[in-house]
Amino acid sequence: MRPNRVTIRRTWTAAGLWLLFPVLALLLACAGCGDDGGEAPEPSRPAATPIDPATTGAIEVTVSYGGRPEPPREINMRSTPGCAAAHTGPVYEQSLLVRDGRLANAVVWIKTGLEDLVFAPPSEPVVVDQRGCLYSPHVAAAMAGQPVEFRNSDPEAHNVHGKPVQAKGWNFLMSRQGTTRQVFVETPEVAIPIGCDIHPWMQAYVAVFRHPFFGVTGADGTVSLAGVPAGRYVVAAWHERLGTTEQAVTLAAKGTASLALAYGGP
Ligand SMILES: [Cu+2]
Repeated sequence: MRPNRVTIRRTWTAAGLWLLFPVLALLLACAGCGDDGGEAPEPSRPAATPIDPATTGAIEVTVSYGGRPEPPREINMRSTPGCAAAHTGPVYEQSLLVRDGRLANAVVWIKTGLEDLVFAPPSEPVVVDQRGCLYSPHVAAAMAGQPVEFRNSDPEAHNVHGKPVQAKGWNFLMSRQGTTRQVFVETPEVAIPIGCDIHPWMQAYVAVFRHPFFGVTGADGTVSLAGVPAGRYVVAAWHERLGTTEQAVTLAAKGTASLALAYGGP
């Protein structure tokens, strides 16, 4: 079993403690959340099961939405002029992005079929930027033990409040533009809500997996899972408002399997 924990590594030390005071109350309101944990060592990496590339194939997944389309909801940033000033036009939230029936921001992953294999997480971080008082991307995915790097590209202060169910939560302040901070989630979870208590419209999700076969759909609603060993799998999709859907698929060595996952519709 993996340890049920989250570690955080500071990669840029913010100066100017006086900047903390306007948001201190918000941080204190987070009873039971993890603190910054100090300088945590990067978790040790397990030895991966060797996979012969000659036996792998790809699973091409398309995620569609057949329900009623709804107009995008505009985000009101007028309460924070510094955030509003970062945008020249209206800003829309991303909780249900559909184009030509294809669903964006859906996490796709192999749910079952890989239990006998061990995978080592990459050391390259998955980056979640805070820019214009929005998270970019809105939905991210990482392997357990892979660094998830939060950046603050704004002159505004943000706090990064992660609320996993399977692991301990975290809540830290990023008060200065240009700061980065890494979080290591050791326990898989689909998907961990991330929020900023200073700007309540800021919402993101980070899905965490014990293997590398996952992706997040873009505007075209597709994810390609490459380098997958031949086998029988259940492939699942998760969406923040539509929940989870799944389907079985069989992948032959060097083969390509296509899978259509659908939400809603008549
Ligand atoms: Cu914020």
